[in-house]
Amino acid sequence: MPVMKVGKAQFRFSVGPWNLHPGADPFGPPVREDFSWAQKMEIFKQIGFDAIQFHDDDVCSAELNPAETSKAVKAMKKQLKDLGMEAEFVAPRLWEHGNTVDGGWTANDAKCRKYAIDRSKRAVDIALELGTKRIVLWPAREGTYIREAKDPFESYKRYSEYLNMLLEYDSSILIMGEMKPNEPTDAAYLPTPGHFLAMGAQSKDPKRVGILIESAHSMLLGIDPSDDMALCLALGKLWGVHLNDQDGLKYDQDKSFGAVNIRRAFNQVWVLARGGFGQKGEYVGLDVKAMRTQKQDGSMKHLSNSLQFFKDLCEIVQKVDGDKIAEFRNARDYEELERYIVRLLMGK
Ligand code: 3MF
Ligand code: MG
Repeated sequence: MPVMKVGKAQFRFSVGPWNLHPGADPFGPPVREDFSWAQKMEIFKQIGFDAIQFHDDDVCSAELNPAETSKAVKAMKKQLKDLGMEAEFVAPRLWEHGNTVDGGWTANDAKCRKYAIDRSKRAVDIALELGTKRIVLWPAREGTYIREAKDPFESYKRYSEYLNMLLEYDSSILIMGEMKPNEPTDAAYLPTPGHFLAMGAQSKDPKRVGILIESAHSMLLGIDPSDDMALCLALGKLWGVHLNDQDGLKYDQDKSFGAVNIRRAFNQVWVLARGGFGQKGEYVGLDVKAMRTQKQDGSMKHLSNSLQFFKDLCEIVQKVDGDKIAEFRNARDYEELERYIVRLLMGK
């Protein structure tokens, strides 16, 4: 899809293969057939995505040896090229393997920490071979279920050693922390983008440590995602987003972007537009899940809906009258400002 220019922003769109799924949840098995890899790519292309987000083992099994891995990565690169798409990032998946039960780099067992490091280096190799320098860290199990389970001082030390190890392993990669306060653990060690940036600032190369904001992860913290995005944009640290929506403080719902709270979604689009997001090739990524009740033939509509809502909101953003907003702010008439915004969202 051609780049969408809105304000100073340049929007291109990405999606992860896990966003199409057969509907299993913690309480029940799959409820629809899974799509094959080829079908997924075709669906993404048809909907209009420009890039794919990968976990290392979305590219190929983590059990392959280096030669087999390299061959598989080359095949994936060719597939992407044939589809006219790019790889946005690679994220080491450190939460499904038997060696990552207790976490990756904060696991108590030294053998498991070594596994996490080797697996992360492999993810970097895959990313570089696919043609992207972006590595996403979603620290799924880098936390605890009970505080006493891990030593926090040791865990923070391991966190910072792990970041330095990655930064040193390749001098071109960019590390994007995708922070989430809880789930699957009860409490994550660095629950917010601010925590991660503070640790990144003390790393060997702070310029290469940035952030991916996921809307629902901010909401789980009680933070408005547009404020989180604006802070990172202001600091030059917003290198990716996972847009979605969330209905209150529950499990991470990954609902379609804008489906719960249009005004909250509008503010995210408005901030991204004003902040010039995408000028350095950053992607507007989705991280959304279809409802469990959806039949297979329509189980991609959450993706097309999210993109549609995003584009509809871009149109509204372009109608925002900056002079009016300045007038209301100057008069400190936020009631009138609210009326203006809500009616704008109602198409009035
Ligand atoms: C969990 C997430 C993750 C990450 C993904 C890429 C499985 O809440 O958001 O999705 O987005 O691992 O970093
Ligand atoms: Mg995500």
